[in-house]
Amino acid sequence: MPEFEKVIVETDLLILGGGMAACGAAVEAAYWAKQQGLRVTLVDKAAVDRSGAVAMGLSAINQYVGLKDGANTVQDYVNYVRNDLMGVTREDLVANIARHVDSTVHLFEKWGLPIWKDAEGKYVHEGRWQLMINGESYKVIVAEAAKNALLGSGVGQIFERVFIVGPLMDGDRCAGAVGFSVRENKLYFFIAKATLDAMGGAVHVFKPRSSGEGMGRAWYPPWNSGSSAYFTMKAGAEMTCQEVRFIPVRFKDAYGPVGAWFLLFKSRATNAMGGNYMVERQAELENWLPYGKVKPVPANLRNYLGMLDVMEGKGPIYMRTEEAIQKIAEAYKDDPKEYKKKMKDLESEAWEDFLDMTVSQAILWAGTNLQPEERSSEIAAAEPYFIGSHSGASGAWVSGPEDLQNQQTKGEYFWGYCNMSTVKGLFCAGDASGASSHKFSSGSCTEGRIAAKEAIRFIVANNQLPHVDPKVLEAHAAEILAPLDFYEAHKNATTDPEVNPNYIKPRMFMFRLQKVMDEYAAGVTSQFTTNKSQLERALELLAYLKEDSLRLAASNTHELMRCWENIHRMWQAEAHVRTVLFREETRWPGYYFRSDKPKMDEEHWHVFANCRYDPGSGNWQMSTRPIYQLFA
Ligand code: SFD
Ligand code: AMP
Repeated sequence: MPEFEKVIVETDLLILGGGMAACGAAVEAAYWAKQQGLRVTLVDKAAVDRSGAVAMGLSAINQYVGLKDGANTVQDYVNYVRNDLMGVTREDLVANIARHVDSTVHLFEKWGLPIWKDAEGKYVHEGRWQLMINGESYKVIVAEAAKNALLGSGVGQIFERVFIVGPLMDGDRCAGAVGFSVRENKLYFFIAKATLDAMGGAVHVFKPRSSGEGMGRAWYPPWNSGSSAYFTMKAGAEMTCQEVRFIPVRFKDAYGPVGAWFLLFKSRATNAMGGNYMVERQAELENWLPYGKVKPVPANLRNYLGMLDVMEGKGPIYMRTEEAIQKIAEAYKDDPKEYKKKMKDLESEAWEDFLDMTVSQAILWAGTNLQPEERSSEIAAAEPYFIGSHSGASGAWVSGPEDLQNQQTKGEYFWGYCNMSTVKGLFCAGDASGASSHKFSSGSCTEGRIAAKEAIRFIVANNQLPHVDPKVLEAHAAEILAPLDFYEAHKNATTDPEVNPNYIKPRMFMFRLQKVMDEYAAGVTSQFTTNKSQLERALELLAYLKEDSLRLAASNTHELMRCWENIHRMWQAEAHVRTVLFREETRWPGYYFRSDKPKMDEEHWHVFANCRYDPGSGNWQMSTRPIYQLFA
């Protein structure tokens, strides 16, 4: 095996990831670090310009509260999120983001992001909280601001194409992170006074619907592989809402988002017989009160009503794009010239929605001769994702802001620094932090800003570099590179490098993980349904998989990254299965259904289900935490 250079980087604040939360963190940290004479280091596995969920761009900013125009209040947003998550949310965290998010959106506009405006110069809303954008270059624009802030001020440095494997610890304090370059033979040890985990969510833990020629295609980015959750779990941080996966309904096979169709174009979705499940299955909502009666109907319940149709054989479900477009254009039908122009504009908007955000969906439309103004498109529930920033909630259990606590919540929800996990010096934002859903791109960037400012405050109060024993660094180096060694030692046992009696390649390992999750932990194949016996079997199979993770083999550094990505996914899977097993009820039908506990149990389970991996003993602890309502 080639020699790996060991690079030690000492810094004050270490930002892990280069996505929306990390870029927000970089901008804010640069400002405060300069005042304090501190250094900031950002590390991304990819290139910040096009990394993470916003790589392809987006067509909307999904969180804008509009506080200045008096359109909504922070309380309105908290109510919306609480209802959408069937009552399970940290209101202090949601409110903290909601009260600051508008300023982030105004920064985006200042940095050059085109936000749609109407004739009066007002933002064009997709829905109550969502703004339409020309967002193909959204990520490039935000990345430029982050780079200017860090590099322009002289306080920062950026490492791209460095994959972070896990945490470095100094006793109970996070001391930084270890990783490796995916392009050069270099191992990195980042030693930092505070670390901000913003490495996104997890995709491909479950078997995707896309297979064969479409393999790899998913709604959320396949390169977000659970690194955030792995990092906090391995540091010993308490995790929350690990059962709250997100299953989005998406245009079938290319995963185009549905928000613009439902909200901007006001489209209906109907089954093969033309029936509208949102109308025909209203009565089912009575079984999920009080959340069954809120407006809008929670995302999981919308999913569930559609799934009931599919399970009864009434599929496919169609997004009625042609009907929606015709309905809008109808107002212009008395003037043929205006009508033609309107139809052209609507057609452009329909295509732009996907060209801005999910190019493959536009390609699929083109490839199948589909004109949205003429013909409906199939939609379907996607496989589950782990994402704290959309309508899921999984992530680390973090401290809230001090000023939003009351006597009841202070001890439970606040421990010194906002967005710090239960591990000293380890902060989280975006998909990495849990129980504060519906932050999306703008809220994640805002949370990154909040967390970075607090991390700098932590550094000022704890201004000494943690100590890490050189022997610990050596042990990390050996562990990280083990798959390369293992491959070298055994590669000659077979002629086909994919098949070997001694090792397993990361691709096969991923398939095995996905099969377990799909079949036993309520994936697509099992109609999102599971029970105690299936979950226990999943844990048994995951334990074998964990044993075999020591036999992962990599033929180069790129494959080494694939090995570690799948180890990260495996840990996310285990936390999920344990927590679905722990919560003895069905609270989010449409996300998952526990057939042995088919009802919601407000009396016993109106609580957060938390878990913690103890790095000392290797045991998992499950616990509940109270849900306090801060806003009426
Ligand atoms: O409509 C490592 N999202 C949408 N948000 C909106 O505001 N509007 C929309 O229109 C949205 N839509 C949408 C969205 C996402 C996607 C994929 C599509 C459509 C197709 C959601 C937001 O994008 C999302 O909420 C935020 O981006 C979350 O921010 P953050 O920072 O938590 O995650 P990230 O941006 O993916 O960044 C992660 C970073 O971590 C890096 N990384 N770096 C080093 N080492 C490792 N081991 C790492 N693992 C990951 C990544 O490279 C990246 O830089 S709609 O469909 O909802
Ligand atoms: P999506 O494209 O599904 O990610 O949705 C984008 C935004 O629109 C998110 O804020 C969703 O919560 C919201 N949304 C999507 N569909 C609906 C719907 N049918 N009713 C209300 N809100 C929706």
